[in-house]
Amino acid sequence: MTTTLLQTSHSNQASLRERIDRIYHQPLPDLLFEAQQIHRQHHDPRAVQLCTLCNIKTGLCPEDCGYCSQSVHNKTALEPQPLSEVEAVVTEAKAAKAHGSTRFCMGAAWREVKDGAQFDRVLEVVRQVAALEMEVCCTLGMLKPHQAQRLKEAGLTAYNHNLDTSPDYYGKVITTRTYQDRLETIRAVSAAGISVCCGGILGMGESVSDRLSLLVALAELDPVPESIPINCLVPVAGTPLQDVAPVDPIELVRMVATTRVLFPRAIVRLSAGRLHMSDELQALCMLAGANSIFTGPVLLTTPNPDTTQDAQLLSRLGMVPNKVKSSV
Ligand code: SAM
Ligand code: DTB
Ligand code: SF4
Repeated sequence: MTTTLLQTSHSNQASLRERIDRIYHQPLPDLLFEAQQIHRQHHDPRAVQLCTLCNIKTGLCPEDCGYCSQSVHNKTALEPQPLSEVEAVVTEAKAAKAHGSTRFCMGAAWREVKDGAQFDRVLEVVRQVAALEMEVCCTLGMLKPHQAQRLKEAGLTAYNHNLDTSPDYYGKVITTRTYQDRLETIRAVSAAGISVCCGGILGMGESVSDRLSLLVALAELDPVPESIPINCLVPVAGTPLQDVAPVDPIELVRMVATTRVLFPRAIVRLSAGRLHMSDELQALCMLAGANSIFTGPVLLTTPNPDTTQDAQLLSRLGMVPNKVKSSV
């Protein structure tokens, strides 16, 4: 019985992977047409959700993520900062709302959440941001089921926890935690009834095949993520990945379009790396199905296009910030 189940699961995985390969590698006009058709069935093709990031605890993270400015293992120029005060974060959330953001996402450079005064402070921030009627998202590292439950009770909409890359390539980028650790946190988030925001990073030296394996892993989550950030590596001086070659722009467009086809209802977020993308590339990504961006001059620690530049781009494209809360 066990063998049969295992065989079935392997053959399902093979056919899913074959399907993803077929979608990704078809001629670009066909891929874009397929992605557009699906996008238009489920989303307003002119609407883009604006989100704002806020780093609530900066640096000194014990994890060794090869891309990250905030790891203690990387000799970067970052100035560490302790956990922000509630009022300061809520003030930023109000400003973000005033600038048209409908989602506020707080990041902490923690390996995992620990119960205690600091987590209580985060819960209080979540309560107050949720009361602003914004979607509220956190990314705080690993979570246990009871912590996910407490975040849910405080009003958290979504939790961001990326799988980043394929299971095979993961160990080349991070050694202090496993893919399985990530999956367990994602399971705890879903079990608490919180929407899962889970995606990856392109441009860490991985192959196209690794990227498609990431899509397999995302498609195997149950439920599948409602929000999928696609980051392009922002190379940070002092990290092991500082000199990796940038992503081929057409490969990025293919990846966005394939994600849209596989996850028709998800919000696909064109996340880190936009500063180095041309307006034309960003436009192509939106045609391929990306329907959210992070706005404001910094992401968590790295620069991002400024708000005026983004507003001008959307206006030139005849696109509009999404004022309506997404269905999460
Ligand atoms: N510590 C938490 C964690 O790792 O889950 C949350 C913060 S972490 C900065 C959130 C995500 O940002 C990472 O999972 C990664 O995908 C992305 N990220 C971090 N540094 C990046 C970089 N230099 N370029 C692109 N994406 C990056
Ligand atoms: C995600 O996937 N991208 C955002 C959000 N989730 C938290 C973070 C991007 C961080 C880029 C590097 C930095 O600014 O430190
Ligand atoms: Fe820490 Fe998150 Fe950066 Fe990894 S990505 S070093 S876990 S802050």
